[in-house]
Amino acid sequence: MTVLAVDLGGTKLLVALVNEHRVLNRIEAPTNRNAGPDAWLAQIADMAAPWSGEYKRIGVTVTGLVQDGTWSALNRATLDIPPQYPLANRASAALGVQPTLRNDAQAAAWGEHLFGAGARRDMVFLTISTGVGGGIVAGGQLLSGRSGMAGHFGQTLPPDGSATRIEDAVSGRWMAKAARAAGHDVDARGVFAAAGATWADAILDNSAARIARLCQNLQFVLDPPLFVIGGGIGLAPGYIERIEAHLDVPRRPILARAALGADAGIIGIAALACE
Ligand code: BMX
Repeated sequence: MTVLAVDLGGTKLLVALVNEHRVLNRIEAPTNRNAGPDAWLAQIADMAAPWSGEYKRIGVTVTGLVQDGTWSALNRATLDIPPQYPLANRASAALGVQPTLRNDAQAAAWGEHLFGAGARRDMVFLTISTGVGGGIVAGGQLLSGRSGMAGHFGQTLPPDGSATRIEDAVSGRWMAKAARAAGHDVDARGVFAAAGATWADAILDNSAARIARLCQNLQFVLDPPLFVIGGGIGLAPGYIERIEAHLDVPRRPILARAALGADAGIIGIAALACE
């Protein structure tokens, strides 16, 4: 069944037609961070207008906490969403159909489980991008938890106490901030481009070491067969290798690159919309 699948993250907005693991058509735009949810939904409706009549269901996956049809930011620096925004009602009004809603990293975890590196195994998904998100597939089920929070690893305290939440000491936003502090006015892409320079390697290794420690902790808590790493930072050249270099526990976490790349979220939410 063809689904209109939407992935609204802190950096980009992706609208696509998806049928199982196949992305039939797609449109991408940078997230206009100051516009707000009503404007983002109107933009999605405009982007999807040419495909009217070509899909049966709608799935919308978003950065932030999705709970009982409402949408809130856990970290407003990742994307500033007003508390308890009525996403289900407003998305239905904007798109004409009641969409299936899910957090972006949880949806991506499901996509990678069904059609990607997870290969239908239990797994933990970690996306390192504007923030740090995650999803958990255990016993063949995608976990939500009591309030939709399951997998929000970016909100956990980094083991080295370097920030109040790990994503503020790991993500693309942090890399840009660390680069400026080192005298280089570049974004995360610029840090990766400077890999090999001492200042850039220090930023990349600090980020990767914190993710490695997070994976080690999660291995002792969940003991998953596999960690699937995604996100613009997670899939950037050399980043997974840097995580690997910092893993030193006897029963090391096994890491794999997200096979579906940036499409994991839309493929996952499309599958959830068909359930
Ligand atoms: C934050 C949180 C998560 C999200 C993760 C990755 C907000 C707005 N988002 O931890 O819900 O999954 O960032 O977000 O609090 P992304 O935009 O980098 O995909």
